[in-house]
Amino acid sequence: MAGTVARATRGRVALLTLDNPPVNALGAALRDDLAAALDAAIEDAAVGAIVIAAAGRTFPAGADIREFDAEARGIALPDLCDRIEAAPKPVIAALHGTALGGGLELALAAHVRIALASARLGFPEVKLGLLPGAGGTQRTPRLIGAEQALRLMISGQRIGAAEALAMGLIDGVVEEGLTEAAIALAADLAAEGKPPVPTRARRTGFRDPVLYARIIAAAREAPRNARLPAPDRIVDCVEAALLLPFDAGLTFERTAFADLLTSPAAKGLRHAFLAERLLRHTPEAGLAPRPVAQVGVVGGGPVGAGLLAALLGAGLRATLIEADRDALIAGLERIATLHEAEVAAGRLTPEARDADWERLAGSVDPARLAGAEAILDPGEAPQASLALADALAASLTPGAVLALGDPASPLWAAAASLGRAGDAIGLAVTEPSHVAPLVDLCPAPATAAETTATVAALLHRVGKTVLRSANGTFVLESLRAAGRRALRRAAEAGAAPEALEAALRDFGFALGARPFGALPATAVSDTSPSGERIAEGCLLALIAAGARLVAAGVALRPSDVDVAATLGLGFPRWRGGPMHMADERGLLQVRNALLALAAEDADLWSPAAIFDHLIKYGERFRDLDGGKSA
Ligand code: HSC
Repeated sequence: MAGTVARATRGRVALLTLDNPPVNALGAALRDDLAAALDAAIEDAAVGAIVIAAAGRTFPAGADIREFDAEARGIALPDLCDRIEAAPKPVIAALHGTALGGGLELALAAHVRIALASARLGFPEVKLGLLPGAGGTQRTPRLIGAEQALRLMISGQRIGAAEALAMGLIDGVVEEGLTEAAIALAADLAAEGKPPVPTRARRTGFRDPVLYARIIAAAREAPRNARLPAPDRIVDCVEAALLLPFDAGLTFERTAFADLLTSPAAKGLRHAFLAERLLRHTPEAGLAPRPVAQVGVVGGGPVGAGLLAALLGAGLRATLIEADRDALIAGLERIATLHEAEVAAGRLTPEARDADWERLAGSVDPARLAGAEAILDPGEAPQASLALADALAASLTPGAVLALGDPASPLWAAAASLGRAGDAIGLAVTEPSHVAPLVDLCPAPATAAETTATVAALLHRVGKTVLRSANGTFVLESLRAAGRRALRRAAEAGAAPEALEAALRDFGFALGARPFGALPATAVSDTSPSGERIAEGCLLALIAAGARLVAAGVALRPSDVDVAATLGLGFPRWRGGPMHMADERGLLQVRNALLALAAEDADLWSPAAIFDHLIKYGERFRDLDGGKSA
């Protein structure tokens, strides 16, 4: 074992196994170790062919994203790929898990690729504001042509091994025994003794240059968000693959990658990616959650019904509790409507819908919740909450947890009087709750850590991103309130609702979900603030609120505020989030801008003392993220 790469010999085959958990990201150490292992295998006269495989859950899922903001170290990934391709002995890549980005590029530089049937392949770089920068834009079209290459790189979507095989991206698929299959193939190639064909010499994808050029022209015309430069650069690079000699194409790609890497959009998207990963680092992260198979939901309003649809979709059994028969029927109808829409959109099969429905029960008797390991009450049905509070002793069985959307719910007191305050936790769900990604969890002072871990695990299971607020305040709701108030100030200064909406849209907000609620009415005025001023006021309000939440320990870290904004308020992901934007602008400048506005509304815009502290020590908000954010 040379650090992160284990070497073994099987007959005339050298097996190089990458081992850099959790996702075998291609960091400097792994790249250097692989280069050294490759050189040794090439020099070893007893080796006739080389297999590159990966230990753990996946073939490399890409370059190490955290390195993009650090000084370059070790052999560069494009150079490592070139070295693999130039090997005089056949190199076989054995793919499993998620072979993504730089991981897939590494595989494309090998001479043969086989994959486990369950493997997923893709180029997610575009979601980070980047393009495949280790030869991917040049090698991929040589194998599969412009159309498929552009589809993969511009959509960023993953494909399965069978599809990759059908389009010629890989050469074989096995149901099981991947490493053995790769070794057997390598042994055959070693016995044949033929020199390998490098991907750079392949021309399959260039068979019809006229069609290729037409596809490029059409891709250039396709409508896109002008603020995201990566797709256009991807089109340029795929065009260059046909027009330029291979090495010149690589240089072209490298320049485009370097340009994008430092673009504000890529920095914002990178920050957003890492911020979402950091969210799981909570005080209760290591605790084992209690098992939950049966869930109760109080109230079948839009939020409750959506939650039920999501819970059923994750295979859980669920019971809807309502105050009366009519409300119960209305709630069940809501779930049915959501299901039908999913079936119509092809996201749910009729069979899966029927299976979901089998696991659903409904009742007006809260005692029917006995046996549920978790009860969720978003707070939409006060009468039903009241009835449950009266019957809580029978309904909240030992070990069950209670997640409450309404801070004033009678269930808090009922739980406490049963000596069960440790089992209750605050919950704020974003709408539409069956698909909206974010849920905000806020433990009360008495909430047991195990309760937080249990509800978080349940929500993860239904595919939610869980934001962990603290100290009795919800991060998301506080931000929403700040944004709403900033819009009200703009309306008072004469901005019409259309102007408010246009300002938010121009800034990049996704407005479908009305991030700040209904727009305020406009005061009579001869003047109106400009769109830029409206957006700036709103951004600064979010920054000021975020800083206060961080200072008060409500947000565990500044990057949590950014996730709340991007996933919960439709704040443009490519801007990273308000705290990231504050860092990028410089905190002194932001503080001064806040001070200037604070005269108008001190509660909204005055900068918390944390600004002065960070400025004094030359730090930024990201320095409080725990060293892992970009
Ligand atoms: C890329 O590859 C660029 C290349 O084209 C060119 C480079 C050329 C450079 C040239 C220079 C001259 N890096 O998501 P999870 C961590 S761009 C670092 O919770 P899951 C993650 O932070 C990259 N870390 O797991 C977390 O760490 P923690 C293209 C990465 O099972 C842990 O792994 N690739 C990382 O839900 C678990 O992550 C991508 O964009 C990375 N690349 O999903 C793929 N990927 O535990 C990004 C993950 O300490 N990754 N981590 O918090 C994913 O989509 C998902 O993580 C997976 C796993 C689907 C891989």
